[in-house]
Amino acid sequence: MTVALSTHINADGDGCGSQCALARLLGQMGVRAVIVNPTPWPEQFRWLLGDDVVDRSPDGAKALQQVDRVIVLDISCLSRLGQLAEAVRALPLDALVIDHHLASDTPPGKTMLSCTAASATAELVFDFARERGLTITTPIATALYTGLVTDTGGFRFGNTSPRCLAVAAELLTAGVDPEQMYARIYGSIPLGRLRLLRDALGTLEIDLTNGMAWVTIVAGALERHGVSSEDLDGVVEYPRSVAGVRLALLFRDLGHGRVKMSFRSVAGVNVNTLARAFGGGGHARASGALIVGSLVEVEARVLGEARCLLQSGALAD
Ligand SMILES: [Mn+2]
Repeated sequence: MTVALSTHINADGDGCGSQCALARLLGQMGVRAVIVNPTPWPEQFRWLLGDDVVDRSPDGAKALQQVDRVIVLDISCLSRLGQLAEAVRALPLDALVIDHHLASDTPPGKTMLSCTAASATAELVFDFARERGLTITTPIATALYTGLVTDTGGFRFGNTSPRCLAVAAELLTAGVDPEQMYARIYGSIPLGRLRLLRDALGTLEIDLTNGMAWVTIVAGALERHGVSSEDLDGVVEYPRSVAGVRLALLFRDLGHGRVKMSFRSVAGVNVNTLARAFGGGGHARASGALIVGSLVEVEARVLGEARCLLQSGALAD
């Protein structure tokens, strides 16, 4: 039996960590698992892979036709599978979904192992290991810890639950070295990433009346600095960190009439509602959307809608 594991476009630490951990756990059960993602494996998490984890993402949808089952991780909406969405939707056997995002109208599969109380999908993969009586080896613990630490912003965000820290404690017992993890995840960034951040902060705008702050990534910025979209991770935390800001936005001009949005908020403001108004979604404090239009148009529309929703109390939670 061969299973394909897939996660969202531009896989993050939780997607990659959950995949590597689950691939190794399935191996203990005699199930061969291969990774098939819609976008290339991020360089930042290259070290998570090993000889025992096969990445068949370059084969795209074709690789999905050669497996018995597909498991989709860290996704609640089919469209997050990008170029693999159609292949997954057309599978003869429904995909199994393991996820912690808020439900969407178009899930990637009907069989959902979904828990929005989980800090990360990695926490649910940990539960799977425990329920099956599987061994949390050091490589598995390292992969799961990567998911927990990145999805909680280093155990600082609101999803840092007692349960999340209890799982993290077990992972340390299983051999995770937190200092080495910090060095790998946050202490090994390419210089281009810092230059990109410098440019982004140069665009900072603030509307303190409404408690909003936003930054813009202009078209071609990633290419100019020789970095990829994973290097945008955390940029939107800077506008969110300003005193008095309740809603932070990141506009990324993709350069062909589309703008990718990231929304972040503080306690009391639900940005999932805002993202859904533009066809996106995510979590209450972190969500996103892909919007058609020029940067100027999208900025005007989104900022207008955000002000309107904030003032009417529609984003309260
Ligand atoms: Mn996640």
